[in-house]
Amino acid sequence: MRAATEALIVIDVQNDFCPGGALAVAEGDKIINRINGLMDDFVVTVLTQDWHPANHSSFASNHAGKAPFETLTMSYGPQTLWPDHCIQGTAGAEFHPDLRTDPAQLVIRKGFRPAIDSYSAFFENDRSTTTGLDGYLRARGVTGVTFVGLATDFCVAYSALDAARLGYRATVLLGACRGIDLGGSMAAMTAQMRAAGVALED
Ligand code: VGL
Ligand code: ZN
Repeated sequence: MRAATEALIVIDVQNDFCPGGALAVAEGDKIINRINGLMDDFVVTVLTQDWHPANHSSFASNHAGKAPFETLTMSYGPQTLWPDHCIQGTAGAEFHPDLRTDPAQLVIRKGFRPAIDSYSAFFENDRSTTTGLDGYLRARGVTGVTFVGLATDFCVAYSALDAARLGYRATVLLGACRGIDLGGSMAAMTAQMRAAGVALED
């Protein structure tokens, strides 16, 4: 069992990010057994859940003439456009049925504001609108955070970078993550995490 100051943050292990889902990550379901086991090692366990309204601005379908995986400039900067995914209340937004959810003390839902996407578990994509997770972790005395889940190069990486910026010791267990790899994003985000002092382990 890890110290009570260590938190496991399980990012977006939802049906839409697993094979058969709307924004499937290759082998997204292969990490679930390991994540389930890790939950027994941590006192503090948090799950995140991508949780979009149907009119969400990150969906290509909400922009005439735009296709998934194209980029659009939003008020807060460039935003990749995605297929409709993780729509609130749908089966695709549910956690994968094999993921243990009982050990988690907190579920952070993110991406619920139509006008702004939220990759990170800490901040939306403007990098300033908070999800409340930092306050929760600080209130529980957490100083170290370990990330697992989907997708390595988007929600996991943004979360880990924010954690490092906020002063947490941040670790990503790459073997318990899978990535989308869009336009070299795996290499780019891995390099950014390493440069920010995020520990990248298997
Ligand atoms: C994610 C793209 C869009 C993720 C969420 O969980 O990495 N990626 N929404
Ligand atoms: Zn999303």
